[in-house]
Amino acid sequence: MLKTLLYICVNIFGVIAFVWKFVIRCKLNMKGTMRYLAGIAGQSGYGSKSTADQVTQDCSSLHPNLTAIVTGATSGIGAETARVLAKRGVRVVIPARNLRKAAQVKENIQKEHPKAEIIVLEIDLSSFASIKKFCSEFLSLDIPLNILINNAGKFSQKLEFSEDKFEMTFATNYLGHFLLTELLLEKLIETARQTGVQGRIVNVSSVIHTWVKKDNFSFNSMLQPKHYNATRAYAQSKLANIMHTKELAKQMKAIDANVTINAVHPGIVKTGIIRDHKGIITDSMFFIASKLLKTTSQGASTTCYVALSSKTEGVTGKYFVDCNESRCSMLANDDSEAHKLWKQTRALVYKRLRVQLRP
Ligand SMILES: NC(=O)c1ccc[n+]([C@@H]2O[C@H](COP(=O)([O-])OP(=O)(O)OC[C@H]3O[C@@H](n4cnc5c(N)ncnc54)[C@H](OP(=O)(O)O)[C@@H]3O)[C@@H](O)[C@H]2O)c1
Ligand SMILES: *[C@@H]1O[C@H](CO)[C@@H](O)[C@H](O)[C@H]1NC(C)=O
Ligand SMILES: *[C@@H]1O[C@H](CO)[C@@H](O)[C@H](O)[C@H]1NC(C)=O
Ligand SMILES: *[C@@H]1O[C@H](CO)[C@@H](O)[C@H](O)[C@H]1NC(C)=O
Ligand SMILES: *[C@@H]1O[C@H](CO)[C@@H](O)[C@H](O)[C@H]1NC(C)=O
Ligand SMILES: *[C@@H]1O[C@H](CO)[C@@H](O)[C@H](O)[C@H]1NC(C)=O
Ligand SMILES: CC(=O)N[C@H]1CO[C@H](CO)[C@@H](O)[C@@H]1O
Repeated sequence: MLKTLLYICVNIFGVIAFVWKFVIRCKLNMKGTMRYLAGIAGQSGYGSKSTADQVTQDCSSLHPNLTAIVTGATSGIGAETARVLAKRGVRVVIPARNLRKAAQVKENIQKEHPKAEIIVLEIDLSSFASIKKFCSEFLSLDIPLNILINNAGKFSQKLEFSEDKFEMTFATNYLGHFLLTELLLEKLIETARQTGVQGRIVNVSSVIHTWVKKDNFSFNSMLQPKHYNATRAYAQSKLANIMHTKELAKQMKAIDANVTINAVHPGIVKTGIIRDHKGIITDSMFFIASKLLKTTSQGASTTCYVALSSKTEGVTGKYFVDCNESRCSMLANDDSEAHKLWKQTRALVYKRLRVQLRP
């Protein structure tokens, strides 16, 4: 009995710590926090409680022949994003390292929507070679590409290195998606030009990017850290995502490409990634904290809103939370840091792969 009570107390303490970490430390103000808990809608008419189904309900203006690539669609937020896009008539390409899981997701979607067109291809986003192979396979299908959702994410507990010898979290969340986006960009621009339908890129980032300080944001130490801290590595990779988003949005504007690029924070959802934070978060704590967490469908809503809604047409280089434009950290807004990061990444990719990227 006493043991159980103690257990509950420890868990309640855990919940408070959890809330403190994610809500208070992420600099949401009191008003914002109340709004989050109550699910009050923002300017878009949607809020933290809106589901992906709800925010895409009005898709009457949707073009009938859209194709999207959704990375990390074998579980969590990505799987839900793929389901909802397919439901709205979008052809969905699922690049996956686990083809069995991807086939299962495809089967589940088609059970619900028999006409849904789902294409599964193999990719390991932590490997440059695998990304290159995926892109050439996809491009050889000769289908259009309207939407790219960079959703896959990794939280590596221990210091591990990718096939290319880069720290695993940074390699997967940032470097891999950088290369993927670069190799598909021409296709996105060309599809937009041919169809007159705006192309859209959505990068799934995280509010945790605000934890990174400028003196701790060094490219070489992100590639090969001397002192590894899993949370820091994850936060840095998510900051790099936003910077890349902003830099690319600027470049697209400069060349008059009809492609928008935005970053989103999905909210805190109990998926594989959160379960990987073992120790801090136990299952029973999740039960207690469930009021603060989003369901997977609520977690996919901001991504789907930015990818499909007519309200986000023409919006580019922005960061969204709860289907509302939001402020990212000062460092994430630093244009010169973003440009530096882009140049460093491009040089690295060229050195390793000898692929000629855009100038
Ligand atoms: N959950 C949250 O509270 C939260 C909060 C803020 C941001 N996010 C972001 O939301 C996104 C989706 O996360 P989630 O919560 O849905 O996590 P999840 O359930 O763990 O899903 C992660 C997905 O990424 C895939 N993936 C990981 N490494 C890969 C690799 N090397 N190659 C190919 N695919 C790989 C996984 O594939 P496998 O099935 O093969 O493992 C899985 O499909 C992530 O970018 C995450 O950072 C999540
Ligand atoms: C939505 O975002 C705008 C711009 O960042 C902000 O001014 C506004 O307060 C937000 N609204 C809600 C309801 O969150
Ligand atoms: C959509 O694709 C189908 C089949 O390829 C084609 O017949 C139809 O004309 C397309 N519709 C539009 C509006 O492009
Ligand atoms: C983020 O967005 C930019 C621009 O869309 C893209 O080039 C980059 O690869 C994305 N980064 C990640 C890691 O998602
Ligand atoms: C860009 O896309 C928008 C939305 O689909 C469309 O209305 C506009 O005509 C396109 N612009 C160009 C220059 O193709
Ligand atoms: C890891 O980094 C996070 C975020 O910067 C910090 O809060 C935490 O204390 C660090 N952990 C260790 C063990 O240094
Ligand atoms: C490269 C760098 O500045 N690393 C620092 C990041 O922050 C940790 C802890 O705050 C320091 O120990 C590192 O030296």
